[in-house]
Parts: sequence; structure tokens; C-alpha cells
Amino acid sequence: MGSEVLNKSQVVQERTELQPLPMDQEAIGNGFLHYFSHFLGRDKYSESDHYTFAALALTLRDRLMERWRRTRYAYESSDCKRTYYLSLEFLIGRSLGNSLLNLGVEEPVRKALHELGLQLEEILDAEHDAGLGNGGLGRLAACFMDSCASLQLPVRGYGLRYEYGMFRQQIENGFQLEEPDHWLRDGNPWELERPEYTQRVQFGGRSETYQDGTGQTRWRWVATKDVLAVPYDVPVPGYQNDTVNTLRLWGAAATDEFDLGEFNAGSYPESVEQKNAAENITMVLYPNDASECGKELRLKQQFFLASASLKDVLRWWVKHNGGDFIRFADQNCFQLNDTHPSVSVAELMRLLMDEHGLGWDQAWDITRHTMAYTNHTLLPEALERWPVSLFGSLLPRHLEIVYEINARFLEEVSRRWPGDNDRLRRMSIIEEGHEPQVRMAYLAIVGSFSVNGVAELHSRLLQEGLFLDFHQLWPEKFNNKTNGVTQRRWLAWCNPGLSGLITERIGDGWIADLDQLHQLQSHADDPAFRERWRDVKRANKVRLAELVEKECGVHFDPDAMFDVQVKRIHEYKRQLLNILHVIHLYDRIKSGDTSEWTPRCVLIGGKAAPGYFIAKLTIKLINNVANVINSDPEVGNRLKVAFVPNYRVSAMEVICPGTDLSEQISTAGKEASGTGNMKFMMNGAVTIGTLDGANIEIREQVGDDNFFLFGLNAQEVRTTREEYDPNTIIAANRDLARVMQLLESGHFNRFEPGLFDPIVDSIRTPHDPWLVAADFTGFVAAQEQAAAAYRDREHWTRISILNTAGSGRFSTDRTMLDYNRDIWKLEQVKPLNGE
Ligand code: B1N
Repeated sequence: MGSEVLNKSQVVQERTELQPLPMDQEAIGNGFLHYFSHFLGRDKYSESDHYTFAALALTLRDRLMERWRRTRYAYESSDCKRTYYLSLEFLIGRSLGNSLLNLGVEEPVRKALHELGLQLEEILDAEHDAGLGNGGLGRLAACFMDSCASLQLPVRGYGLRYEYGMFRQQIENGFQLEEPDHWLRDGNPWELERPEYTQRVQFGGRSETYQDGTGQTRWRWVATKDVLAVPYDVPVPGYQNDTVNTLRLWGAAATDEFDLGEFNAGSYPESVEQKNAAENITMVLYPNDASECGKELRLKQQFFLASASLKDVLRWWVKHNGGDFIRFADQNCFQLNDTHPSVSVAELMRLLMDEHGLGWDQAWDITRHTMAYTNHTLLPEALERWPVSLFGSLLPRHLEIVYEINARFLEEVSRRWPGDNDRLRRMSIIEEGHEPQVRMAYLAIVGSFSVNGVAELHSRLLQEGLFLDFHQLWPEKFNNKTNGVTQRRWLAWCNPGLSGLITERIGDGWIADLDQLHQLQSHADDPAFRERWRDVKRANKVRLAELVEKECGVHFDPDAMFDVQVKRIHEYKRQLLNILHVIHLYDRIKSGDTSEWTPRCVLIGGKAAPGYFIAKLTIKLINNVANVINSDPEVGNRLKVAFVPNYRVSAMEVICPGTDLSEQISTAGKEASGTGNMKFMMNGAVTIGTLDGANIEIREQVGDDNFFLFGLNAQEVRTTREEYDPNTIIAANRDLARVMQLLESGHFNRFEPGLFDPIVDSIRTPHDPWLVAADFTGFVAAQEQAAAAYRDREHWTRISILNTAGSGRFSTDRTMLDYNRDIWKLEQVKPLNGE
């Protein structure tokens, strides 16, 4: 019996050493048919594109699976250092196209489908976006994962498997309506559930001390309500290099025991309620971008991610190293994506001390040599603080640990600055007051060895402002890591026309090494190349115009300038300034000032947080202005305006290739980096922008002549705010006065009186933090320059080429190499061959 079982398991082990599956057209066609008919049970009467999508995804997943295993084996056997990227958001979007590109099988797949009478484009379109993020921060995490796999760095992502991602946005009567995004309803072929690695996460209860065998006082966390964390692994393929890394997303599930306990006690409904409460933890993504909601469920999500992920890493460590943690910090690094997972600092301390028996000093030494923290915003409303009362009731043991960390930290501060009580109060992890709060950013700084911002300006402002005291104490901790985007998704995949043209000229090395785009510079003056470049851009504009027609019912002429602003709707991003300029153009047309006119199509898109009143009203204003302008025959094709509903990753894949002018117009000092700005640049759009975030570095790369700059800089913004008087500015500026007059006269809200008063007030108040009126004149002038430049097609094409040519620095490959050089210090590991 026993030997039979052993033999069987050996056979299983050997047979499951997957042999590479063929990647040719025939094998792929057969795989597709197998999944479609035998696995999914569909046939020629199938009505839904979803099953053709699923069949193709599963066919590719087979090819990922063997590479995934070989990558895992390589990491296991090389005993390499690893990094874990902890993030509440991974905004993945669609994965099919990315898998085709990174596996290098687009051509055989197209042919196989063609033979079956199917169109790849339709199948691609059937995939739901995985919208597990709000915007830039979440999309950045997804780009990082792609680059790490492409660079063969042993990095694993840890996140949450939200049942409902970012809400779907509908526009009704110009207003945003939110609809739940049940993206998993048809199943998700990219995930692999791994219940064998389930972790138990504790909440609530209390902390108590006891004496261990040696008479030492120790702590334990008891009487907790536990929730299971079930891992769902998502493969992250590198670019044509056989590496497949892992993104591990945790789903919450109820433990079965209290379930049964309640059931036996005869309270079935209560037990189901408990189950729901547990599973609620990963039910929905919080839709707030750059502002914190302070809800208990959000803290539960954060701790759930932190605890499950740390336990997962420690389980592996103990399996391979027993209880010896001497090398733990040399072998592991946790990168915290903003403060959202920063409760990890306290949880790692607790796990090391209470569950693995380490003393405070050793646990602290390990913690502050494994944690690294990335800050993504300077906006005060986004800085996470948890009321001590809430924190302590959910995580009583962690509150004790935070107090102890703080006490020891403040002692260090007072040794350095004796008697400086004001500084102690400023730097304390606990903010005192009538409702004391835990300052999560400070916990993250104190508990980590590296603190970085996401663009040069942002990192400097952090050191000079928000984190000044900490920078004085530990200057060596602070560093900059300018963001990027992956050129695989954001050029090679989403813009096949441009991608093909570039490859024809300089070869395809840029897909793995974006700096090679510099070689395009020497082609910018070649008339034949320019013409090809223009043709590609025009074709992409036709594709974008089709999207606009379908989604907005507005006709965009592909020969007009496509002027685009897509990003979350937020006052600091100043969609309002954009629409004021649109109104100004309309005013010019209406008053006959149209000599040397550049026809323009303005596209705006983005979601507003459901509770953000003025952002939602801005969407309504954009839609009303669009209606008035688009239906005015006097305006005609000179100006069109559209608001594209439900802006998301897959929409951007169509939008950025078809854009001429990229709007990056935030109030200087407010946009930490921006990443949309980089996608546009890469795809040959020219930027009109302020000296904010990564715009500054974009301008540096492309040259002042190839960037339309306007507005106050960050320093000027600070001083202007002190004596800001928008009403005087408006009165002194004829164009702005006319725009305000149109707005205030109700021209855009004929049947909705007073609707836009709050927006008018926000411009006219001397307390407007975003200084919309202050930058209006400069903005209009820069827009005029852009329009003039666009009229000279040769000139514009040259600028466009130079933008793509200068975008090499904005690859996340460069970003990841910077993180790795300065923070992670990982070695490249190649997947094992064969077994
Ligand atoms: O992170 C991006 C930057 O490019 C953007 O400039 C920045 O605004 C964005 C709380 C945030 N900062 N903070 C957030 C997201 C969700 C949330 O609940 C804050 N997002 C950013 C990438 O670095």
C-alpha cells in the first residue's frame, strides 16, 4: 500500500514536470478548440464572445504555466534575495494582449483564429478590465510587475482580489452615475486559486501577557475574530524571456469553525451574517483617489493584506531556514506602495516577536532593514491617519507595538535635539489632540530604511516640507525614483502602427531597452519618415474618433487637432481650467475671431470619487459645455468637445495613440508625478503643461522647444496663495471676464438655474488653492502656440517624433533598475531550463 502510494506520487511528480507546449499555429488552434468545446462545452451556437475569449486565454495560460513553474524553481534553488511589492491596488486592465505580446505568439494566434473564422480584435474586446485600482498609483504597480518580469527580477506582488473593482461610470443627463463593476462574473481565466497556501488573519480581541517556558514575559493576541486569506495567483510574464513572476491576490473567506458553531447553536442567520462580514473585506475597492475615507473596513483591508502577505513570506522562510532569522533582512525586502500597507511595520514586529520568539531589538533591526516606503502624494487630505480608538479596537496588540516604537523613536529624537519639545510633538507617530491619531506616514518612515518620492520635484518637496524633520534626522534614507510606464503595453501593444514604423527604422531592441528610441532623433528631419509618422497618427486618430462616435455620439474630424485630458477628476488636476479654455475658444468663434483657426477636438475623461461633489459637478459642466458647442452650427468643425464615459486602462490603449496634444495642467507642486503624461509622450503626443511632477523631467528630455509650458511654478504657487485676488485678475483680463460672464449668465445651464454657482464661486474665491484664474492667461497663450505649431504639419510632426524619441527615460524598466540599484539589490535570475 505505502510503496504504491509513494510510486504513484513519484509518477505524478515526474509527469507534472511540464514539457514545453508547442507555440505554432496548429497547436494553438487545437488548444483553442479543446478549451472551447471540451472544457467550456460551447459550440457553434454559442452567443457570447466571452467563451472564445476564455478558450484563447486558457490556451495561452497553458504556455504560461510551464514557464511559471520554471521561474519558481529557479527562485527556490538559487536562494536569491526577493522583493515583495505590497499594494492595495493593481490596476491590471486586460491581460490577453499582453500575454500575446510577451509570449511572442500574436502571429500564430491570429492565423489560427483566422482559420476558424474568428477575429482576434473581437476576442480581445470581450475581456473585462481588471480594474483593481483607482488610477496612477494602481497602474504604476501593474507596470512595475511587467518590468520586473521583463528584467528577470525576483519580485512578487501582493494585493487584494476585490470582487468589485473601480465602479463603472455612466453619464446620464451629463451627470456621473456609478455602477458596480462585477468583473469576475464570467470567471477569470488568468487566476489560479491556491487554497493550500491559505493564511489566517486575526482581528479584534485583546493582547495579554504570559510567562513562557524560560520564565520570560511574552505577549499573545487572543479572543480574535479570524478571517481566512485565500491566495489567487496571477501570472506575470516577462517580455519574451520565459520568466513568469507572480502577483498574489488575497480573497477573504470565513473560517468554517465559527460558522459551524453558530449553526449548531441554532442561529443560522447569524452565522451567515458572520460569513458575510468576513467576505466583505475583499468585496470592493475604495474608489477614492488621493483622499482617505477613514472607514474601518478600509483599515481591515489594509491589515488583511499586510498580515496575509507577511505570514506567507515567513511561512516560506521558516520552511527553508527554521527559526533562524539572521539573514532575513539580507534576503527579503518589502516595498510599501504608499502608506496603505504600512501597518506591515507593526505586523512584522508582532509576528517576529510573538509568533517566532525574537526579542524587540532583533525584530526591530530586521523590520527597519526590510521595509521600504514610497510616498505618492503631498496632498494633506490623502495622508492616512487612523484614530487611536479605532486602531486599538481592531488591532490591540499593534497599538501597543506602535506606542513602543514611538517611545523609542522619540527618545532618539530628544537625544539629537535635547529639549526641543515642539519637534517631538511634530514628529510623534501619535498625533495628540481631542481624537488622537496614528500617523501612518511617520510609522512607515520610522520603520523603513528607504523613503522615496516618485518624481524629482516631488521628492525634493517631500524633503523640504512634509518630511523635513525626518530628512534632518535621517537624510540618507531619502531618495527619488521617478515613475515610468511599461513600453510593452503602452507602445508596442497599444500602438501597432507606430511600433511597426519604429521597428522598421531602428529595429525592435527598444521593446526591451527603451533608450534606443533616441535613435529616432536623426529621422525627425527625414520628410519621408515624417509622412509615414503622420499617416500612422492619422490612422490612430480615426480609431479614436470611432470610439468617440460610439461612446459619445460626437463626430471628431481626424484632421483636427486632438486635444486630450484623461485622468481622475480632481480640482488640483484642473479639468476646470481646460474647460474655461474651451469656453474661450467658443467665445472667439461666436465673436468671429477665427482667422488662422486650428480646428480642434477636445476630449476629456475620468472618474470622480462618488462623494466628491465639485468633481462631479465639473463632469456635468463639461457635458453641458460640450452640448452647447457641438450643437451650434456656427461652430461647426472648428471645435468639438466630448466627455468619454468610463475612462479605464483599455480605453487609454485607444486614446493615447490617437492624441496630438496631452493636457498635463495641474497646479504646480500638487501632482506627485503623473504617468499618463508619459504614455502620451511615448505615443508621439506633445505636452501642454505646468512645471509639475514628471512634466519637468519630460520637458528636460524633449527640450524646451518641444513642450508647451505655462503657469506658475511650485514656489510661485506658494507665494501667490498668500495674497491671491482672482476677482481682480478676472476684471483685468478681457478673455477671462467674458468666459466668466458666459458661465455666470447661465449660458450652459439654461434650464438648470444656479447649477454651476459652486464652480463659479470656486474660481472667484481668494481661497482657491488651485489658482485657476491665475494660470488662465498663460494657459490660453500656450494653447495658441500649440495651435499655431499644429498648423505647420511638418513642424508638428518633427516635435511629435522628438517626443517619442525622448521618452526612453520613462520606461518602468529604468524605474525598476533604479529601485534595484539603490533599494532592493536583487540579482537577475533566469528560469531553469527543462526540469
Ligand atoms: O500616484 C501616481 C502619481 O503619478 C500621481 O501623481 C499621484 O497622484 C498618484 C490614496 C492615492 N497619489 N496618491 C494616490 C491613491 C489611492 C488612495 O486611496 C491615494 N494616488 C497617487 C503614481 O505614483
